[in-house]
Amino acid sequence: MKYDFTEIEKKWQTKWKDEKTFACQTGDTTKPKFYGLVEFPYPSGNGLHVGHARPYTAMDVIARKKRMDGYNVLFPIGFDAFGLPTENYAIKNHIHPAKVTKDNIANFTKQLHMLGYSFDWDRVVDTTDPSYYKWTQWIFLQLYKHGLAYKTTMPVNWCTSCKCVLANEEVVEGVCERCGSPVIRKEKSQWMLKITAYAQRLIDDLDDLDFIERVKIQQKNWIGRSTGAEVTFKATTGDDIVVYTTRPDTLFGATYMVLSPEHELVKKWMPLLANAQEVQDYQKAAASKSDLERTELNKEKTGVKLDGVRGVNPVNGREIPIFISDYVLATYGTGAIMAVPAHDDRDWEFAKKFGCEIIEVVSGGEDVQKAAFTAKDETGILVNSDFLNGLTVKDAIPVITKWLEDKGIGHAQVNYKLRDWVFSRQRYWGEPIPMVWCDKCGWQPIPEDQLPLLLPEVESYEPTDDGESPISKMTDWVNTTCPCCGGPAKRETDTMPQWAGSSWYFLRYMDPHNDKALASKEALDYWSPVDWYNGGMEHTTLHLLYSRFWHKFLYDIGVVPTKEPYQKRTSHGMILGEGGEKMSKSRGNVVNPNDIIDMYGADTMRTYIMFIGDFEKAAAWSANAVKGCKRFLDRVWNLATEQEHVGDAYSQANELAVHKAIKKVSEDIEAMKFNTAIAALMSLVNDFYANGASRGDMKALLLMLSPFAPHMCEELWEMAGYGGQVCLQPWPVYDESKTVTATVQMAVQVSGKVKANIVVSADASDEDIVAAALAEPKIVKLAEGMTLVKSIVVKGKLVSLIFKP
Ligand code: ANZ
Ligand code: ZN
Repeated sequence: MKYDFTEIEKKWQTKWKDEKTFACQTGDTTKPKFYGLVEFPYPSGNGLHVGHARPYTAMDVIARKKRMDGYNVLFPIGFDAFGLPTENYAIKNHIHPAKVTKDNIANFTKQLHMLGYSFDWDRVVDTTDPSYYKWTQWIFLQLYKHGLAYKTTMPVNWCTSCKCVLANEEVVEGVCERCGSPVIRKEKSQWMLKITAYAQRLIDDLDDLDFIERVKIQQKNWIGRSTGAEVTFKATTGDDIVVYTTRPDTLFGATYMVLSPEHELVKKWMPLLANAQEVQDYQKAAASKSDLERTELNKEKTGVKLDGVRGVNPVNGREIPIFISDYVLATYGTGAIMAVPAHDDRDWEFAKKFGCEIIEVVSGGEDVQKAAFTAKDETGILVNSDFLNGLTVKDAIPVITKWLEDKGIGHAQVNYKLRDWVFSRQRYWGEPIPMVWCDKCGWQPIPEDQLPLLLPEVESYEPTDDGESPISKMTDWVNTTCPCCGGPAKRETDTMPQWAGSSWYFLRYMDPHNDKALASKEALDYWSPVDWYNGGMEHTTLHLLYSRFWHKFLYDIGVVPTKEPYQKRTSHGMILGEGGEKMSKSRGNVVNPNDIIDMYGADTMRTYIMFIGDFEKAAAWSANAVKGCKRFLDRVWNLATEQEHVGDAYSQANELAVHKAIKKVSEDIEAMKFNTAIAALMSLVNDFYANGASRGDMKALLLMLSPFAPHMCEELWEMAGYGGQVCLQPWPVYDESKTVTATVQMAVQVSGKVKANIVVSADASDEDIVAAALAEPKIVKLAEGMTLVKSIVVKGKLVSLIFKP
């Protein structure tokens, strides 16, 4: 009988859809709950690609197995549909972004169905739907009311092509993470979210989570906790200059100071400076550079010495010069540093260029006139430092900090690299920020009962060069009344960034049709937290961090029941093109899942994408290996349909192999070792061909294969008349005692005489036994310089070898 995958897949997909097989119930207390989450797609015009299929298939396999394990499984999907690519596409093709979004979602939905994913289709969310973004706006208003949203003017990252501000997280190596265009600095008034208020908790709470280590490390590094001290220096003008340093132990080696060009004191001192013009020119040049450019280690240091003001080192009263330089950032620490060229690389380079003094205060390294010595631990010993002399760096830090505290000129200080989140975008296709500006009352939130604040229909949604949102041209919409005094007021015309809708979507899945709350308390209590979230590493310091922040805030105001949104986080590797290069249109190596489904079926596509390689590593596509997976499914089909299967028990010949396979496949799915799980099933199928298979054997095979190749397994299950649907059956159990392999001792004969003994597994093949014999140390010695000419294996007893010189 022919394996007609097209017909079979259509049949089961229709049945699952019509019967809502995978719809789950909130509040079912007869079963434990399992909430498995994948990152919802951005519905681009290109459709679903194999990069989606890998993580989605993986979580579908897990969700299907969890159902069979007896869990009440929530496995939802939705669409993250606001954002620049849709808007850019809409502009280029003169189609409204809402229309583009609708069409793309329809296309994605079709493709997701074609892959047989067991999503609960009643819970689909779309971030651009007003009934959804009503709650995104509601959360923003709560943040505002709790002082965590504020508007401020500051230099921000500006993408020259998107004509829009970017958050720090969206700037990768100086370019826009989305379009790759250069990012410049621009002074703009922006809505900001105070994620920094959560910096410490975002680090600390990682400890209780089952996140893969590299995710934890990347988040911690991004938040960038730094411990040190703030120290107050006096200026000769009498002003206080507060610096932040991680190395207060090196205070005696501070031979000059550096202020960021934007520092307040520079402005204040300008009338006193003999070189004010030079200082102003330098400030101008620095303003356009990004932080990354400014702090690059190996870039040539620049700066200007302030002519007319000097600083005083508080430990020894010495007057030292003050510079401005762009390598000191206005936005970190206090925007001012004490420079210790002997022990800091950047200060050293600067000092060499500007002829500043280099005084060694930590000994134990090379000559500090040749390079800075930067060791921070026990290896450095303080010198030239009065009361610190002889202490290690580690011991000197608390001593000097205490000294500063006693004198009232310093204290211990913690800083974070994390910056507040720039939250407004000067673009059309996003959630309107629900705020109005009144000249009398300032910024006012719109009343909550007026949500959602609908995105107005506009004629032109092209970004403007003046950096204003296209909505600002809609005067009817912009002009409104102040909710506070009733006078004339103007709406905020910037929209939210794409990351807004995705910061809480997993909560909406729990209760997607609720119009009274973002989700009911009952649903939140029942489903929280997400048990397992798989997604891309590229979201680690963006979506994953942002959503943890929002969730913590919602926890603080009593909306959600858990401190953290996700208990477990795993991540998949990329799928590369044939030849191991990144898949891209320009390389012409993009694989379209639709083509694979047409040619071989969704079950082959699913099996292949799980078999392709270690899940967490990148893997190259191979058309040949796809065919190999199709052959495997053909073999299963033929085995099931062309051979006779008698007996409901496992057959004696296969029993041990079946138990072992159940153990292996069960454990491998939990550990996301999908490739080795499939390999175990392939090997089981080989056994079945060799030994014949009972009805019981086949049943176990179909149960285990069904998460990977669900359509074919349903069809064969039905044909065999096992009853019900395979996806609703309990997962098979194994008997541990039948999974341990027995071992046997065998004698090794060389030319008829026993020379050694080996222990091998009872089911080892002849090749394995001979290999084990040849590896035995005594035999290795005997065989030196000889060639094996004959080997005979007597199973369970002996292996006989004959060598010739
Ligand atoms: C004196 C010193 C001596 C420093 C030494 C380092 C080594 P992290 O670890 O990243 O927090 N710094 C402080 N504020 C800065 C700013 N706004 N822009 C650029 N650099 C700044 O780094 C803290 C160290 O970076 C501080 O400690 C300061 O230099 C510098 F042997 O102070 B240090
Ligand atoms: Zn007002």
